[in-house]
Amino acid sequence: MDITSRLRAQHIETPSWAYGNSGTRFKVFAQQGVPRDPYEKLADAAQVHAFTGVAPTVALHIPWDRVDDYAELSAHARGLGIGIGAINSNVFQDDDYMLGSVTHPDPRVRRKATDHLLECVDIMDATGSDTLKLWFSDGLNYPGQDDIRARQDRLAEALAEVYGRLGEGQRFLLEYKLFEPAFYATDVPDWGTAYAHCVKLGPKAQVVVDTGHHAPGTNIEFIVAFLLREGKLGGFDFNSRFYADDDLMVGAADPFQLFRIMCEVVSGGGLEGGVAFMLDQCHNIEPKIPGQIRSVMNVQEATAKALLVDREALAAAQRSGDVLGANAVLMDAYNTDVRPLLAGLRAGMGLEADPMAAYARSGYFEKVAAERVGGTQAGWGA
Ligand code: LRH
Ligand code: MN
Ligand code: MN
Repeated sequence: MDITSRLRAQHIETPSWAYGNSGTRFKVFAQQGVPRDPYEKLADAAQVHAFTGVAPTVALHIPWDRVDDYAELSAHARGLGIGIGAINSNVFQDDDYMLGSVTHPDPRVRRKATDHLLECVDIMDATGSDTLKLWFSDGLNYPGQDDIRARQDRLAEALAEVYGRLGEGQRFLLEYKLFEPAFYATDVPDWGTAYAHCVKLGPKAQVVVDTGHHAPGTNIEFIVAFLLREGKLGGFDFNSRFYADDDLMVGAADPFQLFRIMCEVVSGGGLEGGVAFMLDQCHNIEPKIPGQIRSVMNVQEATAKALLVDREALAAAQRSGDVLGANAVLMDAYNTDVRPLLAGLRAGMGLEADPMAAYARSGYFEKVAAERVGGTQAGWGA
């Protein structure tokens, strides 16, 4: 396949929670025209797809996106020209989960948390989603607070139960995060922990890499290369971070890191290999829909540059130990302006060259700002 077809085939999923108001623990700034319910979030996600042509699905977060009839919500999405993607579970926003969810010392709380995860699989059945995304805020704030090892046992038990409930063609992605909200020890703090649990469970369990969930300086592309090699890279939660889990626009902080990650995806066969390219970006000051459009474009640009790497020249330089030559091959691709290539790609899809400008001209924002009053918070702090 040529570069254009490969870029056209890449699907980038946006998160429903990016469209509502969100913020920091200090303040959620309300914006005009934000969605009041999951149906309106889908309508906004459909705008991102309409102008980029590569964002045909939107991830749900339960219970932030709770509705009575998920099959009907899915049909509604199809009517808007998009589909429902990953189902994200939420076992972190209930008073019962103060000391953990699936790793909680009390079996009653563990049962409640696992039941929610099972309910998310029911929702997948109704929406036709093939991916369940699991993130656990479980962890400890103080040494001695609970038994670290026993919590791993409880986690394994819950994961095994959910794994057993997955149907044909369904999988779950286990997300890790170094810290926050737990500040001493998180139960799934890193890719190694997630990977070990997934390996034990089998092929329907894979790891998801949220690019904001590592210690500063972590070589994320190494993790990507390793997981892909093992068939355990299920997908990404893309966002940018300057300090911790900042959830800023993708590629804003470090476009070079995004390029390096996409280089490993391309060379490891991940572009065509079932890796979910999801965004997990939501912040408090940028307008929501353009923020998502920009992130989608940044993923596309990094992917285009990764596809431009002259693989033969790179392999030859590597074989001959030409350190500078090999590095130059990568930098040549990174320093190429791919915007004309992507404008051409969009023209071929019947889209305008500049999705940001096209959206701004569309009048959609003015329309929803007038129609929607009292939009909702995305869920954080809700
Ligand atoms: C946790 C996380 C996880 C949640 C999302 C809202 O920090 O990255 O993916 O589901 O944020
Ligand atoms: Mn995430
Ligand atoms: Mn996060």
